Amino acid sequence: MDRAIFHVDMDAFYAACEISRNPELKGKPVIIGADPKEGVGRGVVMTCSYEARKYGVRSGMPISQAFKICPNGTYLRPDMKFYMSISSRVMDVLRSYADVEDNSFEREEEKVSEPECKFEQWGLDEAFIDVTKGVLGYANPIDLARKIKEDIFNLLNLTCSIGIGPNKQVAKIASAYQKPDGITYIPPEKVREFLDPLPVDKIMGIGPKTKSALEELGIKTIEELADYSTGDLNERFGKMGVYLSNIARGVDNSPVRSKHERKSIGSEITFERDIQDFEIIYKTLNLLADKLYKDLLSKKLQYRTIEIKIRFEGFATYIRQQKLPVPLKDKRVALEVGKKLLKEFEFDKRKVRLLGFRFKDLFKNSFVQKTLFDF
Ligand code: TTP
Ligand code: MG
Repeated sequence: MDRAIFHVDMDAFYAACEISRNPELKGKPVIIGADPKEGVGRGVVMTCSYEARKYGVRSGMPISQAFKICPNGTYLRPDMKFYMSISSRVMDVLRSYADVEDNSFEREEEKVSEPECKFEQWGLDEAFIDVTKGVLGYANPIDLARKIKEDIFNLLNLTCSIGIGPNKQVAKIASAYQKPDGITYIPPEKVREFLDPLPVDKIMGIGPKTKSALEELGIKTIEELADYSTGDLNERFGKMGVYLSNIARGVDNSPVRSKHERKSIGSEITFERDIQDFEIIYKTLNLLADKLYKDLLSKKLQYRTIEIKIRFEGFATYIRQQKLPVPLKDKRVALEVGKKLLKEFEFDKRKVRLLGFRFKDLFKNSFVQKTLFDF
């Protein structure tokens, strides 16, 4: 069965966030980035509203150049905290539409993870969702895309563009196809027609290096890539060559999967004065463990990997970690492992400046129990 993958990308994201909290800026050229200082400022444009793009302003352009071509624009410094808070609200909406994974056991290395929804965030303003089941409730995938756009607009006054395709690569290319405020739907039978004329670097993963290497073989368009012998691509690029060849032919089976949302819980302390006495270091580890453990309990999580970080005077920093056979929520074990990992540094002549402790590979309690008993 063909999948229905959506790639959602917010329009002029940072600029749109600013406009959403200051409607007077609506319809005006708004540029986010370094201070232009009347044209002598250093630094670059991070993004700009589509009105500013009409003047030729672009992401990555020196801010001084932007000021030259668009002197009447509104120039703002980025407010990352604000953009992150808006981003997480956008992602909540998108996540709510994603299909839920049927079988979370299929991934060997993550046997005890929770069933997850098929949502994958990419950066602050874009995400993939697998809505293969979700679209079944709609006459057309475009109707679902409209619904999602409406939800985001009603909640946050922001527009986005959505690409719909049978795989991530196609969806990603499609979302950029009609920007801003667009929906581009590429049904499976139209994939080749859509991809063929595009330059190869539209494919995620083909950067300038691969692009010029392909050019040497006479490959410029995706069609030329699709027609090239897979065997030869394999010889030249290895596995990557086969992967790219498949993508050019419209085949990309990579799943939409959330990277672990909370990858770890950690804490660190920089000592007011550098410490030589390892008794103090161990006591500090104890304090850090208490803190992490509280956090772990309140979030109903278990850890599988323990990591310590130690920094000496002069800034030399070392990280050591150990993965346990099963996830645990036991503070004593964490502390023992932490101490064991620190032993290596006990007789170091340098004084210690910073100590960090971290629980990694986190899993939900309920799921760990169920799974451990099941196996
Ligand atoms: P993009 O999605 O590439 O750009 P955009 O959302 O501003 O515009 P659109 O998608 O409509 O073309 O990037 C998302 C945000 O990432 C963007 O708002 C600002 C930031 N960004 C930078 O800081 N530097 C950059 O070079 C780029 C491209 C983006
Ligand atoms: Mg964007």
